[in-house]
Amino acid sequence: MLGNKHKTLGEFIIENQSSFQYSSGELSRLINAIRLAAKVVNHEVNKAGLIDILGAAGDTNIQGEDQQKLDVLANDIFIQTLKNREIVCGIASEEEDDFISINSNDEKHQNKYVVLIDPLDGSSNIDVNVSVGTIFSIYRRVTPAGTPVQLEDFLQPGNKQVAAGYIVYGTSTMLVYTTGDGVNGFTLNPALGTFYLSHPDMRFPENGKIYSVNEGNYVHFLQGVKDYIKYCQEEKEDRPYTSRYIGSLVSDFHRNMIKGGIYMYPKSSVSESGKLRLLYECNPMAFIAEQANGKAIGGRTRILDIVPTELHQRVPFFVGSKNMVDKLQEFLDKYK
Ligand code: P6P
Repeated sequence: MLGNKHKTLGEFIIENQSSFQYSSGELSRLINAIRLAAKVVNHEVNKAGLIDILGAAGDTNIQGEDQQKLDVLANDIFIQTLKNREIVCGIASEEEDDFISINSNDEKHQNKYVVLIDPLDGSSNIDVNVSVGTIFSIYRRVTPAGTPVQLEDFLQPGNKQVAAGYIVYGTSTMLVYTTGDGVNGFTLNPALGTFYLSHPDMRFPENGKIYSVNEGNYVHFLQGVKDYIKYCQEEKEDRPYTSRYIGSLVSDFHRNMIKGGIYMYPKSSVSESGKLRLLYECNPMAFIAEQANGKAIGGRTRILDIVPTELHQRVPFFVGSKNMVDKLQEFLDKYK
């Protein structure tokens, strides 16, 4: 039972305030705002089955995907919470075609952070009661404070992130995040509405025996990826590995970080750049992975070194236990 013998997220933030580089408390307030939004979304996700909020909202987002009502609600909750706290100067979201500028024409608002979010990742799982998640990525703006944010504030490489994290709305609700000094996981005690430090210093095991990929796309994969999947399946040494694919990045990533494993969303002949978005899915998860002794590549490149060109650009994504990602890289390099 998570209760007063565990440290709360609020206490953790205060204790680690001094370790946030350049932070004057704004980053702490930003993490606190995300904590509040996470609790509100958690409440809505958990009751989704009870009220008429399931099913598509009738609109489609820039990805051309049916927007689930809960997607729209989660998006509104995070945007409103971040706006109300007057901490950020801009927000980009999977559910918004363009970025949102906040208080940027007001001299007194010298807010220095921009936030990029996937408010409800894995939303196609909502109607079948499978866990979903929120992913967030935080940067310092690069354009002058007090002026309207520009696209370049959002198109920063992942190695410039100051913080990143996810919320997984699963059998329990957890907030997992990093500010560049390791990864810590907090579990919500719904009775108290408080997040408690349940997983300090989370780290990917260097090796793992779980591979996560949608094998329904196998015929479309590059030969190097096909060869690696066959490597995972052959009866040799510590193999065959176990195949586990929930269809929700946050859940697959979270399980693999705890148990050891690799998640793959390769490009294919049907999705030339892969499916996952660089800015608000791959970059934050890659930052967390590297902070947890894991590795994240887009093929031949480190995810965090990719210089973005578009807000919603997609990249191939391979993330997880270091030695598993390195082995995959060997197979990919055979077909350079
Ligand atoms: P597929 C959910 O839509 C998502 O972005 C990730 O959370 C998940 O891993 C992936 O797409 C599932 O995609 O094509 O396998 O259904």
